[in-house]
Amino acid sequence: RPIGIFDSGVGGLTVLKEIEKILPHENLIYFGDNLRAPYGSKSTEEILKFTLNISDFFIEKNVKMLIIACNTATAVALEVLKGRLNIPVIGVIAPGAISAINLTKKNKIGVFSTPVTAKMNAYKNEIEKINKDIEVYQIGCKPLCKMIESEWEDTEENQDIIKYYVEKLPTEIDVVVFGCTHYPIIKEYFYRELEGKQFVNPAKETALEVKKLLKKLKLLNKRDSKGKVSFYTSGSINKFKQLAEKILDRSLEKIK
Ligand code: DGN
Repeated sequence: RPIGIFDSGVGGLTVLKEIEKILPHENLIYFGDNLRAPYGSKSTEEILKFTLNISDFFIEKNVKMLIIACNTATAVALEVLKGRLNIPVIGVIAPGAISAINLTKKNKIGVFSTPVTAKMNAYKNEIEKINKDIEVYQIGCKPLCKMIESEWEDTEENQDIIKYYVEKLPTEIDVVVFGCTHYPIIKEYFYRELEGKQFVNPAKETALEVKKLLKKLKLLNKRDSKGKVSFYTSGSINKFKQLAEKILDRSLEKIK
């Protein structure tokens, strides 16, 4: 049985990429809800409705595990989906939060995310559950997801947008979390403004978590042939293909 992975668009491909690296024998189904992206400034009711919709699609595909490769949808819908589905459901926030906690020496963490994730205090709550002494600065970055979906370009204006959000962070933070799965796609632009900081890409920790759980539940695919990866989008197939090939750095055959 395959593993289901979804995002509002192409951001979750950063998670798929990490999963492919450490679980090459698994069959994966990716769904990008590009038609309805970005989720980051929609109401929580709408986001919940979209995610329930997407989970129905994956249940029909008989997935053995569902990965919410979107921080916004994780913040809004993880608990609901966990209660509703009888397969394991994994979000990206807890794995990213734990990694950030382990890395910070100054107990000051910065998180860039969509406005919804920031407003819901998703990372702050998760981090405080484990360590109340850590200060978490959450910066909601409204335009970024849409700009990445419509192909980010290396221009001075775009770098200034990153600068604008980076300047909202206190300089004392030592760890920065990409709290939106789209942001690792443009990580270099953040690196330029935040030299010397440690970065957390929750996709990596999420992939490790997936592997650990599959092992524990004895759900690992034992075959030694390469797993099959299928892609679905609710939006334009051509646009998805173009962006996805760039992000995954390979050509993709059929996208449905
Ligand atoms: N990639 C999503 C996230 O991690 O929050 C959100 C993108 C969006 O829809 N704005």
